[in-house]
Amino acid sequence: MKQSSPQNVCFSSSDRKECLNGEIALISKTIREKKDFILATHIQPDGDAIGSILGLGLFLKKMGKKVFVSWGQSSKSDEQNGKTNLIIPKQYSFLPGLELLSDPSECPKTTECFIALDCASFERLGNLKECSKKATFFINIDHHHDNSRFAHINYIDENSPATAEMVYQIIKQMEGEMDRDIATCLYLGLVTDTGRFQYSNTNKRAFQMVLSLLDYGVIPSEIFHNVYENVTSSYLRLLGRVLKNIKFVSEVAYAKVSQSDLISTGVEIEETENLINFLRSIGEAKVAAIIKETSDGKWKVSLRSKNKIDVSKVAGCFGGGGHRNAAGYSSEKNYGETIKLMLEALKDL
Ligand SMILES: [Mn+2]
Repeated sequence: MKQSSPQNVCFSSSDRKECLNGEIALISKTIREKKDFILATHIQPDGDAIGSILGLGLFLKKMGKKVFVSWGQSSKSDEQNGKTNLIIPKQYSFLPGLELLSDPSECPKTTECFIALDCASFERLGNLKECSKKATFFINIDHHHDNSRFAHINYIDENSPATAEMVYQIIKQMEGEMDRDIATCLYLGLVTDTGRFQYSNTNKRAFQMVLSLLDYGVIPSEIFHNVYENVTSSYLRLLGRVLKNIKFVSEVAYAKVSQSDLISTGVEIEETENLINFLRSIGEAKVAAIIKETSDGKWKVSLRSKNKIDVSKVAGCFGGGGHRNAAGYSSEKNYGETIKLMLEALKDL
């Protein structure tokens, strides 16, 4: 599926910037010319993933385009009509543009242009993989340094703080019409991926974008409230349970979230995205890890690190990926074995 064309392969860092401008121009041209689009992000989407697809989705809609927006994983099935639905993490359910989202099973058979956003590998498109192959144009917009460049046009910028910022660059280059709804989605992507402007990917570009989004009426305190001050008492009970059992081994703080923890507290796994930050906040911890049991009995390992420690290398060893300071993978081994292998791999960093 790797189909890089020579025009978007950059060999040296000196021509990198020019090359990226070329990619933005190519994407802008495609957006102007094509009429129907499929926008997709990675399975188990985070704030940047959802903010990016909705931000670009709303922008395309405003230009009068036909858009189908989704990610390759439906998990809620409606008993009455047998239909499946996407699960939208509760903390993002305030976002404008949610009406654009459809279940991946309804994906159109053909499209002029398929755009993957914030998706580091073809695999992460989940059950939208087949659908992407039928597109005449396949675009990949992402800031993960390990992106496998699986599309026809690959706009990959690892210096970008969030994929939402790359969407912002495209709209800016197109001199497109931004509005408060689009700006809110893009701000959400930026604020969540930079850890509220605290992680090492927080750079000048992040603040330049914020400055511009504020002009379109984005209200940071409102978004903060919706995303970070909107937990349920059940979530706090789960948090208590998890924190009570933190383990700390050679500068790695880790904790388990089992299916029985989730079931007995009544918390959905999608609500637990921020849990890991409590472990990360331990002064002596260089790496924080949360190991979550999914409903199919696998273990989802999330890793966070500080400074120069690159946890994406460890995630990569186990078939996952991510960024230097935030990465993850999935393990089919039992819990004990998963921990043993994880700690061994982290030792080598
Ligand atoms: Mn991202």
